[in-house]
Amino acid sequence: MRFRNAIVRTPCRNMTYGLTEADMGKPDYDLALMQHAQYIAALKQCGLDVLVMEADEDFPDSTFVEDTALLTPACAIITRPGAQSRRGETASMASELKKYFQTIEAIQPPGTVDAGDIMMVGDHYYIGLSGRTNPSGAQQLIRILERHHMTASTVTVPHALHLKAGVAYLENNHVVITEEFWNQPDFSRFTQIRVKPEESYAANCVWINGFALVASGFPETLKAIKASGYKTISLDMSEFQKLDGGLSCLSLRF
Ligand code: CIR
Repeated sequence: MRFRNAIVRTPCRNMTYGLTEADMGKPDYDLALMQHAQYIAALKQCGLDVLVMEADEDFPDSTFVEDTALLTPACAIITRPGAQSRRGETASMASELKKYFQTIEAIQPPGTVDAGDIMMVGDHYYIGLSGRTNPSGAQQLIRILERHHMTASTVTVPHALHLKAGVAYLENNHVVITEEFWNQPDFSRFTQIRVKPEESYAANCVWINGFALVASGFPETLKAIKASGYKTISLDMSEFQKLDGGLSCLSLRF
């Protein structure tokens, strides 16, 4: 598979009021902007055309665009984020997506879905049931995907904020995976690159066109991903980690 495009959104100054359970202090806005610019450069290095949406001060978490939509080869699906403060992020994303997608579907109340809970493996989608994605949202998503000739199944997320905070698909049947999911039967068919508990943040990495983007500062995970044959790009994510955000959260790739 090949990705051609990405959508990102510049962090807003109000990001310091973003949702977090990390207890790592407030993000430094200027440093976050620099890290975001490096992230965009990495997407371009992977061959993507990058659309950069303007910062939106009304939504502190709006730089985490991944949660607002699921993009598939057949359609875009606008989510209904689980956190009330993030619900309004989808409107501007939906208008951007109209430029790229003819078919746009949407999750309806009482369903909630954060697309950080959805891991794509070919034309199958694993949907994490988490604090953000509820059974109604997951069932709606399954029905939409099936209508477009794709398949999906649910996975319980016991602790992580989102499914993809704990497991990332790197193509070639490989997943990078935290202890929370090591023995989860759904993921036993994959070759597992197991992340040590002290490096669990690094499990949220991203495969793009043969490259693996990996958060810097987690040497064991980086070594293991390289040893599995991937070309890697390391990115400093410190200011986004303070808001529980990882590499995948910062873009929609399609
Ligand atoms: C939130 O709690 O919603 C944001 N502070 C972080 C969202 C991270 N998104 C993701 O993992 N897909």
